[in-house]
Amino acid sequence: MSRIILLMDLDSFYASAEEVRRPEIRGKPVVVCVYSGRTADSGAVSTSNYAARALGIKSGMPIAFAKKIARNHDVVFLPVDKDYYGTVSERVMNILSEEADAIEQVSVDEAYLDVTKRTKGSWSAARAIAERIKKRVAEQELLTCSVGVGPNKFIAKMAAGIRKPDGLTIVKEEDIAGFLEKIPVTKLHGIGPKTAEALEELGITSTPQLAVFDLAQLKKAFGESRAMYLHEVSQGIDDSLVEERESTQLSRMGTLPEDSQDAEVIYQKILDLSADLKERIAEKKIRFRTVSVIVVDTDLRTHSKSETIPATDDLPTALPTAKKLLSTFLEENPAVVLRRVGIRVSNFKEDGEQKTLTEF
Ligand code: TTP
Ligand code: MG
Repeated sequence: MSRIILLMDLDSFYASAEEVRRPEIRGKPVVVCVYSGRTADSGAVSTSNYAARALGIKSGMPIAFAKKIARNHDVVFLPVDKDYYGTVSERVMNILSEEADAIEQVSVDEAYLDVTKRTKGSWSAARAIAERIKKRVAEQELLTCSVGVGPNKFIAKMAAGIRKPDGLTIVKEEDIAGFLEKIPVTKLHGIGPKTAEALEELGITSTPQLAVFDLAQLKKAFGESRAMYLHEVSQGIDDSLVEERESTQLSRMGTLPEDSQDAEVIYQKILDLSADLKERIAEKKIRFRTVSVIVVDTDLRTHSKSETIPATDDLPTALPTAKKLLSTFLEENPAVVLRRVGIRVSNFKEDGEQKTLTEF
């Protein structure tokens, strides 16, 4: 039976996540920025939503340049908030793990799913899974995503990229050649500008050209393994497996009702966050050995304190340790005022039955 692999990628993730929690900016061009802090506008665009992309504002662009483009438009600029995106991402990945035999998360907004077993190799069953994933992500998180479905990871990835946002593209084994034919080598996953340039020097610009190019000559130019990659993916061949990656920590962060140095107020926030974290620990059947308190001060500096305790799956038993870590931090840093606070568990201990966290 041939495999069926899905790739899900959230659309303009950071910017869309901001639109979800700020209804007042929905529909406007939104740009999420990493401010370097040197001057008011130094730094780069992390991502922009599709309305901002239509104006020409893209990932990696200097903020000052993006602001120039935005001058005559109502564009919203926001700083990155990775903790928030991480929490949203974790919930989306949770949906995906329920829909897959195996899941490999490759970035904050992207994962491969092997659905071969549960679909028994049926492409229509795979389509139904892809549609259900899109529906669940839309209903639960108000986010759209693009999904590619193919007989391997490479084709699934290419298929997901071909129609965005809110795409669903299926490329079956027999459609591979026709699908790749139209894609220039510069757009193939894993081929960067340097490789593209080297290929062009060999006279290769289209994927079919690469597919039939002399392998020995390719090896001379790129070395054994890189040449094999190029040779294989240009024919749509990719035997790599969807490999579960174990998460190594779970955490919850939140903003305090107001900036504070008051241990009671801050600890209350940790308690609130713990309720949610406790549920996740139970769902994932985790035993952890390290508990940490993370704080972000009013200058947006992050600090943390950790302690290792006897392995437990019961977060409440670790809360006195968290409380002590917080008090110690506040005593050691009397001048620091806190804006955000979080609790993290890590150093997971495997028990016999539960090998990885994504294995349910
Ligand atoms: P991507 O999935 O590459 O981009 P995206 O989700 O914003 O847009 P698309 O609809 O094309 O998928 O990356 C996911 C997130 O990673 C993105 O929302 C922000 C972050 N990121 C950066 O911080 N810097 C970058 O250069 C890129 C490409 C992404
Ligand atoms: Mg994305």
